Amino acid sequence: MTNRSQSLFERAKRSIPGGVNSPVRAFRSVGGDPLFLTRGEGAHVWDVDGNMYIDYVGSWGPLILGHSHPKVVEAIEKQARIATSFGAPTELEIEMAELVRELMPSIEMLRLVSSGTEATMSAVRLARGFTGREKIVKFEGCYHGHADSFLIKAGSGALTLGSPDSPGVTRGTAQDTLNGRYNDLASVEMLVALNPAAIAAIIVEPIAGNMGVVPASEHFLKGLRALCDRENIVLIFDEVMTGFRVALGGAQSIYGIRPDLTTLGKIIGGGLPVGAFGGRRDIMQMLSPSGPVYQAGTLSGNPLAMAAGLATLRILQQENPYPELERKSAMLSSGFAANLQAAGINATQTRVGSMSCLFFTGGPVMNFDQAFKSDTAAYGRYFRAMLGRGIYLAPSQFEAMFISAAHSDADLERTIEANRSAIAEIMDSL
Ligand code: KE4
Repeated sequence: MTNRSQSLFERAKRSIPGGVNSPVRAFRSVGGDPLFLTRGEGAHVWDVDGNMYIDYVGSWGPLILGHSHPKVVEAIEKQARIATSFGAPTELEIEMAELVRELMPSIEMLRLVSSGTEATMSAVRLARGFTGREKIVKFEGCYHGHADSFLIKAGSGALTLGSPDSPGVTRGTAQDTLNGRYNDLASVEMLVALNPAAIAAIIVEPIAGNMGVVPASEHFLKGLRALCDRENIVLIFDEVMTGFRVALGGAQSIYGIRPDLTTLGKIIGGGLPVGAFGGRRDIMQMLSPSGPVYQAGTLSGNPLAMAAGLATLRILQQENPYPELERKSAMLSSGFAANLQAAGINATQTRVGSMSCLFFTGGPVMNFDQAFKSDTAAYGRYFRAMLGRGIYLAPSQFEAMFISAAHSDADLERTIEANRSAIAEIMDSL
């Protein structure tokens, strides 16, 4: 029974476009109306009708410790009583910058902002200012937030100039964004050959989490690193999702690759609005006020968000939940694999640490074209069947499933059983 969610959704749509403040929340790609949530505790959330769910969205990644971790709540409460915001430097921002530098040594200097989009948008502007070049390369299926430069789909053949993916993005902007194919180094070499000395940056999710979860091959990332060294292109790792998620040092620590710039978000805010970008000192020094590249933000480094983010990162550093996250994530994936095999379902699972995806396609899934072959209608039926069994998954085939340190083995066993019976329920339509 979700009557109250339905009435709130009708009311929301009168004041908020689509009734939501971010499109994916609207359940458009899975069918049905969104649930309005009211409480989160550990691995569980409750909707306004009192239904409880095991949560695998986790605010899209930030809540690696689960909802309302006592130490994070305490840090926020304590800071709120002192001050919420000054718009002036605070020691908390230095502590955050120093801790991120300690955990991600490729980051020699850091600038804090208030969202992942601000981080990636600013990192691209900085790379353009540093190199004096105008074009950037991104990859089909990767998402870097909603700044104009990123809302560009590949032109035909993916090697021609981009075209706007959204009204409001100008052709002038689109022409400076080139799209490569993920995990296809040759596609990038071609773009570089077609645009000599014109590319400022290559921005990539080292483990893609926005076309579903698609890990980059080591060959691809090492190839990008070598190509950027050869062509004096700034290599930007967008670790907004993977930073402190897949490892304390992020994806760059797993691959052993040093990007020139890294963008961060989600986990470093512990559930409050934060983004950050950082990297080589010679590049970062170009940022205003130490350099000419302008970038600013009213709430950048906000004390409340710093308190929540520092509490989260310190718990990750001191308690090291990663081995347990790996054990739990492996348990869930193998439980799903057994169910899929028993049912003879044509599906592919991908996973890196505690971020994973169940694609309704035979696979392999190494790039967007292959991910896009997924049966999204089947995913919608699966999503709704799992929701009906108290399991709250990402309302889109092209997102990630997140396990937190708060998920218990009992939660996982319940999820595996729900997966088994949900697949049985939708079997005939697969
Ligand atoms: P935000 O501006 O939403 O904080 O971050 C943008 C962003 C940048 N880079 C990566 C790799 C990201 O995953 C994101 C945001 N991720 C989506 C979920 N896939 C946010 C959810 C939403 O848009 O509501």
